[in-house]
Amino acid sequence: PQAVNLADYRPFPFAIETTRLVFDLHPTRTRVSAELSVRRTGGKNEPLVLNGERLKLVSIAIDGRPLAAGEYGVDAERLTIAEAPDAFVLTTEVEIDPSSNKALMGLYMSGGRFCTQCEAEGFRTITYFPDRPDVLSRYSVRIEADGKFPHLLSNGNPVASGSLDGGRHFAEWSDPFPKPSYLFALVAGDLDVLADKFITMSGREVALRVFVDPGQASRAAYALDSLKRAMKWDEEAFGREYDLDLFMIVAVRDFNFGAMENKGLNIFNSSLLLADPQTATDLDYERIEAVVAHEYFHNWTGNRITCRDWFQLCLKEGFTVFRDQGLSADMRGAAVQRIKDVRALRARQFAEDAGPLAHPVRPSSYLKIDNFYTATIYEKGAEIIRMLKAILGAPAFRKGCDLYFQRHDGEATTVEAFIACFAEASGRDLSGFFGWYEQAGTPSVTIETAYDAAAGALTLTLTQSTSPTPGQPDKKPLPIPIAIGLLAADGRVLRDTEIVLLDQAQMTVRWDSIPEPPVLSALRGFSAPVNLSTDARPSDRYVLFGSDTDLFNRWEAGQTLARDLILTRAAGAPDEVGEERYADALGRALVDDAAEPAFKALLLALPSEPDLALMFEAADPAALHAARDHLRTRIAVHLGDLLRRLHGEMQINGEFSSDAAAAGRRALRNACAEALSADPHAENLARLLGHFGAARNMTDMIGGLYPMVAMGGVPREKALESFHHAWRTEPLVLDKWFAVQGRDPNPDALERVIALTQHPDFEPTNPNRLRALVSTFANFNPARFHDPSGAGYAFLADEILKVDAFNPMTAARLVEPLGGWRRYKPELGDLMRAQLERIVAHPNLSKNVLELASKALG
Ligand code: HT7
Ligand code: ZN
Repeated sequence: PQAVNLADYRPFPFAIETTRLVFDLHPTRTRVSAELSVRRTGGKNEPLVLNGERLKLVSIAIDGRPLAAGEYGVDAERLTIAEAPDAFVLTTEVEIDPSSNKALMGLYMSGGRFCTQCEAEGFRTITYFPDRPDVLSRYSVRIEADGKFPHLLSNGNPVASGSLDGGRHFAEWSDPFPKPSYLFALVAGDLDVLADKFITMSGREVALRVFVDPGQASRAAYALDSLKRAMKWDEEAFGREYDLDLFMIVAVRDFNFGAMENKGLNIFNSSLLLADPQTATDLDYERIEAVVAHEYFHNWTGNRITCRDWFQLCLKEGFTVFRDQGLSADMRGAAVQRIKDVRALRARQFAEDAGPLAHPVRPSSYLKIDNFYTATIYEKGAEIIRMLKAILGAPAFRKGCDLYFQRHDGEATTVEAFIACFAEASGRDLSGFFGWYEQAGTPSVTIETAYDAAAGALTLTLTQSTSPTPGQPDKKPLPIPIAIGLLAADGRVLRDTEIVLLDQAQMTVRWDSIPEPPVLSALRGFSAPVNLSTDARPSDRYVLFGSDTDLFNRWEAGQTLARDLILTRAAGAPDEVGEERYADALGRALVDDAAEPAFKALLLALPSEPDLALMFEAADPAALHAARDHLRTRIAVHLGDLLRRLHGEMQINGEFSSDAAAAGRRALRNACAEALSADPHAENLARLLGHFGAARNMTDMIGGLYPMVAMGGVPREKALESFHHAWRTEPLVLDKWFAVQGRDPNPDALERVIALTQHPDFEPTNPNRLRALVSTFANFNPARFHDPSGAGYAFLADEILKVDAFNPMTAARLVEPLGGWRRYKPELGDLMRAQLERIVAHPNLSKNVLELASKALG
């Protein structure tokens, strides 16, 4: 297959000024007619080449005149008119079959409703069109369907609707904003609607509508409230106002991703929209708030200003993640949110950057763009914007944003144009900063300290380096903002936070007037996406763990202490005294009245096994699992009384509230339950049974279910059976039932997971269900996935091949856990590689899986 290269970008040689689409909907035979007003903008001899895949062409005409066979050409991927006039109307009619579309790209059926997913290249399976983000057109849409599909929705404003013969009806929509084809959307079906309104900062009224499966409207209330909060936040934080009179969201059960920002008609995976206390956890609420905001924020960062080509994907995704993280920080507390964001960044993006799938935030080549919706583009893309703000300061950063919105509104643009706005607004040279977009890999930063007591001076020597990544053997230094403060040995503040910009391979900084030996608190708030090592001693880390005013670094110190204890034990040199000291310090942190429960819950969670595996050259997941479990048990025994007391105190007896404070109490209570399960004596077992049995909301229930599953034996069987019995008709809750079994740490977990793929409730064509079981197992159950027999890897490869036959995008997303094969001990790494080889050798593999599996082989 042919790669697409950034260097080959050429503007499309025609403008499509207006696009009129008529859909005659039918589950197996939908007719789409498209009327495009085309004007030549490029060279005289340029042919008109339109993308189109899996389309049955019924008719084609220019200015009403049907084309003869020799006047156009069609192959499996495009329609070509070699000699096109300079200005004309092209009309095509095609037939498509939505019901057979299990790839869930383009027009497909979910739960008996029609819906679309066009980003990145799905529109070409609906009609012939230049399906690329730099061709912006004004759309008008007519939808005709049977009365069984009462709601007929598309982008923009509704302009007409009415009845037709034979029980059919129609609706017409017009979108005044020119948009690329990837933002087109259509939904048709029987839906309930929750309605509200929002008054914008200039006083305009916007109608808000959330469409869900019949009977589910009450579960959309939190999403609707989140939407209003997001609209207000964007006005206040970025001066961005909504532009249409109507904003719609639709929830669908079958969706490849989280959600999609189609203009005026966002489409959501129902798992990220529907919530009530009985069926959704606090994590679901948190995600709904963030994703509703994310998709809404795309209206400016993505829709009003879009990408010139798909290499610029981070332009909209990185910036929009940065914006949704800002909202979450304001709604839920900056430190707790930052810790969660960094945990996710390290788990997914650092792992990606350290393996064969490493790529720059702005890649320069791809086979299938669907494979580049990665943690690097999204999360590292957001970190880059965060660093930009740290380097420029908030006022200059905001000036740069304002300039970008004003200068590029209505355009499809590039990362260069974006950065130029900040350089201009701040008067700074940002040419070196661009390296963050072009260079893959996580930089390693070291800081060495030398304190001169006589002079009262501290000298910091900072160095940076980045290991080679595929295709990039040599790395250059990047500008890295490092937020640093100093503490005294008793925890007093010696020096407030200052940003040191490390923009060379090595530099030194001297700070005077430091009256006593300081403890360094570096990379506060995780000011840059780097791996930091310092010459800190464990005693320094205990100072930070107990007293750092920067809560991120307080948490980080605890994690580093725990990580080092686990790694030394896994390496066969346990530090019993250190483990005791750590448990003591953790106990002190847990009784600190000034700290919030949500923060304490994070302190209590030990570094995850996948994160620990990243620290190894030749990781042994079984040894890591055992060493981590040992520290868990140590904590559970040492702090048993305190954990039981906190578990009791954090119980909320009144009415359920989804706010951050109540969620924090539930998180701490669940963390205590999880911790106590490592010491399963009769008293703890009774407490855990009580926790699960008395749970009145899904957060408590899942918090109780996992420890029961981890216990194995009768408690596991009983808990799973009663949970399934209670929730067998609720798809979103059943996903949790599968996911909790994916994480089962017992030795028979793999066998059980394989058996679960035959369970009548396992639906492989539904990405949520598939991910709940298969992806949870492969990503979050390392001790069982890395079974020494290789059976875990063979299971994953089997699933990838099965799914690839009908949904390549979702299949490709399952390849990643095998990609880390070089990081594991050779006995395991070889077995992982063998499965990748088996996948690559499979006939009829999709481009999606082929690209990732062959890159993973390196
Ligand atoms: N911009 C959206 C990306 C997306 C997507 C990409 C490929 C295939 C299916 C998809 N569904 C949504 C989501 C977002 O980042 O907001
Ligand atoms: Zn996005």
